[in-house]
Amino acid sequence: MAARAARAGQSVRRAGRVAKAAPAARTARIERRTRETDIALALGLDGTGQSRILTGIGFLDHMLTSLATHSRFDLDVRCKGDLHIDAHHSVEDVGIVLGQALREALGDKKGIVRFGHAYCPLDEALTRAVVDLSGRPWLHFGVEFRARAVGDMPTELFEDFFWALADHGRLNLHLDLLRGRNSHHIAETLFKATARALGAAVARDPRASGVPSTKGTLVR
Ligand SMILES: [Mn+2]
Repeated sequence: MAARAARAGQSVRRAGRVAKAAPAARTARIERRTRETDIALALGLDGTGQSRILTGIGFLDHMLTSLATHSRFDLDVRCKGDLHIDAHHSVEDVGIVLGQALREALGDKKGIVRFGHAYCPLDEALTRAVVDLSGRPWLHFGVEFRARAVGDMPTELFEDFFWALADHGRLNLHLDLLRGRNSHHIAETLFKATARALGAAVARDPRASGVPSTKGTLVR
């Protein structure tokens, strides 16, 4: 009974005292298989930034590890994709499944902050990320790379990844590179700034109880 109430985030009466139970951890686990990719992903929004990432694309692993670290999300990703063709299906599909998991873990979005933004530098590179967990997918990608690829990742696929994330996570994401030269640095600031902005947006607002929207819903 108490366990059920605790899971539901309700007050639990113990020894005559009313204690506020910790709200249920927000998690999602998704498996998605197509003829192009086979993906298993687990996401915990109330985590510590632990991750285990194996996408078959080393540079994407590096970026998703960074995303988990700086959002404090726990993230497990395993992707077996058709890399003999190229990296496109794997990158886009990992973005799709991460977005789906984010949407599922957020549920009805009651009591969250909803908005988040962050600036992240790495040496000469500086990126700004602005997030609204609005339920309305949008990506602004004000980023250009000088190099065609970083490691085993073509740089044009970063925009595809973030579009997939925004589309399936139903979030509004504005990414702007304010300055930068080195493509590895630029990519890393994109993921770190997005991580910090997302971490801020999914945070629970102790003053808010309902859905942070005058419309009354952020789910569609
Ligand atoms: Mn790096």
